Amino acid sequence: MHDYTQHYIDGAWVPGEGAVRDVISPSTEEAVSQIKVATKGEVDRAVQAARKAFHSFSQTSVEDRVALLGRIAEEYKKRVPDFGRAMAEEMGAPVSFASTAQSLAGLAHFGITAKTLKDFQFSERLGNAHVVYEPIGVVGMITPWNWPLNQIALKVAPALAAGDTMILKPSEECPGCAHILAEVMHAAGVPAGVFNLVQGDGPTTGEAISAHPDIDMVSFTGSTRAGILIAKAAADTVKRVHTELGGKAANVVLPGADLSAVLPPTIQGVLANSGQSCIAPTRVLVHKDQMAEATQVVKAIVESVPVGDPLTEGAHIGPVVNKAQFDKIQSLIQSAIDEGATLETGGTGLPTNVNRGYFIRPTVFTGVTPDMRIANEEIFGPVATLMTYDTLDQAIEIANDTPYGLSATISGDPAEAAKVAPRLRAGLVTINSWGPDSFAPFGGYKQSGNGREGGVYGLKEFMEVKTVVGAPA
Ligand code: TXE
Repeated sequence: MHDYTQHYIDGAWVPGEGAVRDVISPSTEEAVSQIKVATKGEVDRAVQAARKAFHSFSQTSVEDRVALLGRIAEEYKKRVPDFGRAMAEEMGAPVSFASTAQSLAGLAHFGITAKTLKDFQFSERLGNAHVVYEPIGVVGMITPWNWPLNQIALKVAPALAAGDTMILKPSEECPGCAHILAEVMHAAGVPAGVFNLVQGDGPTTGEAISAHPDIDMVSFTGSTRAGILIAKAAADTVKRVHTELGGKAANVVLPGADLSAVLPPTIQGVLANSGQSCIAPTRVLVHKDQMAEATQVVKAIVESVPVGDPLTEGAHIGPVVNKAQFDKIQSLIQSAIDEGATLETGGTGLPTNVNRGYFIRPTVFTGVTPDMRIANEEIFGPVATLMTYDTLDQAIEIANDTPYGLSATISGDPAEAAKVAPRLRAGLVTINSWGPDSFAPFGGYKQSGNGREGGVYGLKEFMEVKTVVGAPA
């Protein structure tokens, strides 16, 4: 049992005062670690430490901050096996995937941000004005469990680069990575108060951060439900609210596409991390003439993915994070059956090789129509839903017919796909692949959030812009 009951405030570990909360392993259904839910008072202490540290940290040179990001990356690399184990135990990502894709995605943000900072133009001349980028101040960060380290790094790296100070509250489902990251920060010599970690839940700790009058910005990744609550709690203090929320990505398979070539890399996005990615392209839109072939290809890909113990090395997928997610996915699968979709493989219940835990059978549905529940709600499990279209215009209409707009995928000839990309209402369009590019902006249209993370856009998100009129050129 790992003890994460301490918070990291003002450069030191302090025992938590709040309620104890167990973290349950999704593969064994047993407690693997413990946190204490930070109280409003503890959040307040972290904010005071961050505010105090801001005075000097905001004045540090670019060179110093580039060097700091480099030291963090070095310390981070040493802890990759620990990060991998924490993720495998707490949220069920298989250890091989957790210590490569998951951990290395987080690491990359420190390197990319250091490079971006080195090249960044902190001032520009517009008209007669001098425009200057400055750190925004104290940033509250609230993060989820599905890419638990990557989503933290996407916020911490640019905030440090900008000269901000911060309070991180990671997901109560997956606190281990954040605890280890705080140790990394300490070992790298991040000055006291610049990075603070409070463990806790949404309604207590998250709410205290969102509403805090001395926090200048809250940056959130998680559900649209929680994003709305955070924005409301933050409204009275008019702080900047950055949100990266849910998605319901379509995979527009272009008419005549070579299915066995283009589907494997995009269907991977439905299966990887047990489908727990906000950009998972689960709504697979296929021309009616190719539906029979697409069904065979997708079924073969999905059936080839084994499900198994996250603590065992290998290319299998693990469970989903918790019972609530398991129940939600079971209910969505059942709803598709009840509403008349055709179950091609998978279905409800546990895979045959496991007898406990929150494992989902990799599932494929055909005959899914846009009105079905499964076509509208974020699944967050390894479930592909195939839908037919007659014309490309119709496919684009179906792809856009969602309140979300985080990402969309196009499978087919890249030149043809590039012509379709501008017609998709989403912040990220991937062609014959499913992941973002860490140098480029990442964020949603519509109810998938606002603002952007990654590279120079992510850096600017954590800055204020000042216009000085009348200064000499
Ligand atoms: O996430 P929550 P949940 C989607 C996905 C999933 C669903 C539910 O569809 O099935 O959300 O996941 C904090 N004030 N995504 O309920 O609640 C919480 O403590 C302040 C998409 O587990 O959004 C945690 O740190 N904070 C997604 C964080 O929000 C609050 C990633 C995420 O938890 C809060 C995860 C409140 N009132 C789920 N309530 C993505 N965009 O990648 C909760 N939190």
